[in-house]
Amino acid sequence: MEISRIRNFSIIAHIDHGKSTLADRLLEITGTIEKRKMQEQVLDSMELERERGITIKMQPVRMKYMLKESAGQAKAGEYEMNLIDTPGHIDFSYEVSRALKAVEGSILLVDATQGVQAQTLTTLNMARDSGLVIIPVVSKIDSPLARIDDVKAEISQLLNIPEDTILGVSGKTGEGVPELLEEIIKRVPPPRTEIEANAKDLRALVFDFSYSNHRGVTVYVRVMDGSVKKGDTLLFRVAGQKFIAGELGIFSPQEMPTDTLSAGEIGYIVTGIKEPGVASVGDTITTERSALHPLPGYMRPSPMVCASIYPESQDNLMLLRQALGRLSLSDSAFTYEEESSGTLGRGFRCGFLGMLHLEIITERLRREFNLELVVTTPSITYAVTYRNGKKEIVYSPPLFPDDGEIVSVEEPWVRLKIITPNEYIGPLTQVIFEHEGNADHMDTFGESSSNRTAITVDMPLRELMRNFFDEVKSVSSGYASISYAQTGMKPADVTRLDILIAEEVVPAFSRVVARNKAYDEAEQAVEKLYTILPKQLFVTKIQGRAGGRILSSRTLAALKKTVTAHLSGGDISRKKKLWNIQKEGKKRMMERGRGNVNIPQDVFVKMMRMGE
Ligand SMILES: Nc1nc2c(ncn2[C@@H]2O[C@H](COP(=O)(O)OP(=O)(O)OP(=O)(O)O)[C@@H](O)[C@H]2O)c(=O)[nH]1
Ligand SMILES: [Mg+2]
Repeated sequence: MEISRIRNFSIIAHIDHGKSTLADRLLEITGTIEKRKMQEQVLDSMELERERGITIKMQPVRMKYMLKESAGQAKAGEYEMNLIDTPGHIDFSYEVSRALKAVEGSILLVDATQGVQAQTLTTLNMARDSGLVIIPVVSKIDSPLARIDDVKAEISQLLNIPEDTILGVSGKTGEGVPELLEEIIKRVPPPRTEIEANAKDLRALVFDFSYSNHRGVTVYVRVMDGSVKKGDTLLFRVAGQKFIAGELGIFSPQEMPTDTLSAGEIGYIVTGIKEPGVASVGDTITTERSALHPLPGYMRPSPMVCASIYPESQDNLMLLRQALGRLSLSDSAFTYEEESSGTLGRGFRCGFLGMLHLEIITERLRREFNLELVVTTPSITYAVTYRNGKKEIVYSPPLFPDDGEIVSVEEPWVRLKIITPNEYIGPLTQVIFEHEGNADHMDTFGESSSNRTAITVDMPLRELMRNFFDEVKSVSSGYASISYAQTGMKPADVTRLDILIAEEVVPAFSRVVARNKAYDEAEQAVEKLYTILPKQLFVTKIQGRAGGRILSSRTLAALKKTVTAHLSGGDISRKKKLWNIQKEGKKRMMERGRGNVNIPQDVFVKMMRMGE
């Protein structure tokens, strides 16, 4: 396609503001997907995306659209439109930032029933930083709860633009969607190229990839200059790895082979590379002996939380290593590194962009690779200075040193933006205070009629991860939204809390807590375990210990008389005999110091959710 007839754009918004549903209608009216094959949020193709109703991975798709009449610069005729749908949840914002480097324009969608939310601001800033044309659009205008005028006023104030440049659409009814397509063609410029389109001067940005067993790594690229065809010898410039272009093609949204991809287009190239760690997002693909300089890549996001993942049985270590390698080829935001721990054996320390990200990855490991896992309590990282002068970043709570070994500790802080209706400011301020946050300043937001405020808060990341999101949601009846970014390290007063079951530390349950909250945290953890841990064959003590002292303790009664459950009525002597055998067994177990405590998988999963 001639480059002046290509338009590349993404849809960005706060979570649930209707991006994927709008994409459905765009795909439908451009005839990209037949109506009878349509399903809701068709681009959310991963099983977990469909189950949870959220987008996790960005998804590119190509559409064709016929512009009937010339409008301004845009001539009538057929256009190739490459859309990238992005996730709205903050844990997946790395997906958004990568997608934005592959396009020239962005639809900023704002839900007419919700108004501007925290992630609206974050994604808007990302689009601005990438120099994109922004098309503001109010979504869900069909809803009886829509406040179209209020929300247009908010957007107009936010972007400093007249209200009549803001469009309105419904992804439910399709209203306003054809007009939106025409506005995209008019307002978004055709792709820029630095060099004349010339087959010898390929330069393509890798913005994503996928992996399959028989084809290896498939890279998702935006061709910036030149063109590529099957059989070309290519080079990953940063990795320095050569490969031959296998099949290449476009997203329809399934992969569909084409002969070439040329400047301005978005598509995929099969590389045949099977080992993980070679292809990386942000790398530039050029021809083998290209003199062109590589494109600026992506900043690697720094992990927000770390957790160690161990195979339940050490026999599966190899499988887990393979699975993590594969997953890192479809999710470039998580990191992993091998480690070993005395009690858990060998496993991997992994970094995630948030709790939902962690949950999704562990769930994918279980489902897609059929692995039974032990996941330690998620933790942020601490910079520890020891008495012996050593400095170390500690990722894993069980490895956090005893108080006596420490001179000082530093921890990461974050700056948050919370947008809330004014009536919740009081209770929110309380929650912020309880989480050691300092409200920096407040801006009233939107027209006086909507009465909302944006609060800027500095807070330790540790406190953000201590159930802050749920508490904010609950005191604001779900109306407040949060976004955040890491700012830097500050001194911390923290200590390691261990949980003991039957007198033995269970490393997966250890966590690092604020010293002045150690008691409360110990109480909570012990109480929670007490309610979810199944009774054992013997009396089991559950204790919380920090700084060498037991802070909390509960005793779980023994499981009773199960051995006779199948003997109904009758023969009491037979029952007595079984009870005696059971008693003997228990005694033996207690003599060994600790019985064989049975901690089922779901107890780990429930305990994993920090601070709940
Ligand atoms: N009434 C109405 N509801 C809508 C409309 N568009 C989306 N919804 C509903 O809003 C919810 C979220 O829609 P999605 O399209 O998944 O939102 P999203 O922005 O893609 O969400 P994430 O990708 O997870 O950030 C769903 O329950 C949709 O049915 C609309 O135009 N009108
Ligand atoms: Mg979506």
